[in-house]
Amino acid sequence: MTSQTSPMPPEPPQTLDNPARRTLLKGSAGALAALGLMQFTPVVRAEEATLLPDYVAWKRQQDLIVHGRETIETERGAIRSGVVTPSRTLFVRNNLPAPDTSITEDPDVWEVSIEGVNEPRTLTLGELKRMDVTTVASVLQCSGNGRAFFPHGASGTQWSVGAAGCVVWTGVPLKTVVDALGGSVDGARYITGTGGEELPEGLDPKDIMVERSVPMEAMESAILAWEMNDEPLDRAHGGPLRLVVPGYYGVNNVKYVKRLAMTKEQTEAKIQASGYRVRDVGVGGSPDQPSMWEMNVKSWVTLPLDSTHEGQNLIYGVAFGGVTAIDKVEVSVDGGDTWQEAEIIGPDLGPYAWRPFVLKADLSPGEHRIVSRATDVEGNSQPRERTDNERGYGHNGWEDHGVTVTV
Ligand SMILES: Nc1nc2c(c(=O)[nH]1)N[C@H]1C(S)=C(S)[C@@H](COP(=O)(O)O)O[C@H]1N2
Ligand SMILES: [Mo]
Repeated sequence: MTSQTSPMPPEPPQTLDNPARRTLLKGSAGALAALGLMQFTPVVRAEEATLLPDYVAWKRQQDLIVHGRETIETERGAIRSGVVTPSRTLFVRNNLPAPDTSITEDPDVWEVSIEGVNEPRTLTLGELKRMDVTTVASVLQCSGNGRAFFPHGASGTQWSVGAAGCVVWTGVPLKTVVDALGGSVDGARYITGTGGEELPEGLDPKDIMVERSVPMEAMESAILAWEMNDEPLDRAHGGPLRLVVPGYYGVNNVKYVKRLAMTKEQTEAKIQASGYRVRDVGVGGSPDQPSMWEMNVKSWVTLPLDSTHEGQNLIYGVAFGGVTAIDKVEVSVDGGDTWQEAEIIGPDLGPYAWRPFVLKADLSPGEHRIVSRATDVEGNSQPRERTDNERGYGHNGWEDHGVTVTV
């Protein structure tokens, strides 16, 4: 721990990296200068000027980076010490255009076909809501989060750290549904979920449909969710009904789920067979390569971002371990030469949720490379380096995920 050498600001300086507030900062320059909060360089990127598309117009523009209509990233600084990511701040990623508003107009009539069970049948969301209810907090993270840090220029959205959030889901345990229908058929090894988007004509459905298989062991934690953060699930995030597989990468959390099958084999849909497969740079995807299922241990700093004041700072971040709870987080303000253990803060929402952390650190004038390194309860730690792979998946190297802060 370090001692306090300068007065604390009344608030964490999270407004500094918030583009929409920069105008406001100018207006109160005098007051902020007095707090030592004025040494920042405004960086205006092209994306920041892009407006949110209509289907997510309800989200908070200043918290989001619009890469494209179907790829919207959360600003690193929007998370701060957040335990649960507000829906209006959460990233969005669609492989196909999001369905129109009619999909959530009468949610309870939505139908999902349950197959690969001994008594297969179609259930409405209204029926699911009467079977049982549970909640689970889990990190929703795109497989390509951190892709922007790969030097080989991996194709796909250039996500930094913001294709992730921690969400509270409400729904029925999948196991309850499967048990009510006589249990899964003998030999079933996978849970296969199919997205309910309408597919464009003239293309092979296998090439475009969102259908994913996850190992049967996910049955213990998977839920069919109709609420996100205590509100009916919006269509942007898979409403009226979504398969949630806690601790698994985003793609496995199938939105608008219309079919759930307990299957002997993985789906042959392209998104499973060759997509979301980890392989060396330059190699094509194939079913024998590892699939993006369970998430690896990861963390990143959320504050400060690019500049801060001299003296005591609160360094914030978030850490999670996929299906495994977080044990500790270390932070370095000298690029990884020396480390200090951060304090994990906030309520523990279970193993799949992320844990905000904070470290009090004395920062002297100059440049500081601030990095964080999480370790889960099984002893897995973030590596220093990324593991290069063709599509830039699963990056959890601590070195690339740090921030360079000027005091
Ligand atoms: N039906 C369907 N489910 C889907 C997708 C999709 O395009 N269609 N995208 C997947 C991917 S790649 C990710 S990262 C997450 C994103 O979830 P979000 O948009 O709610 O943030 O949804 C997953 N589930
Ligand atoms: Mo994703």
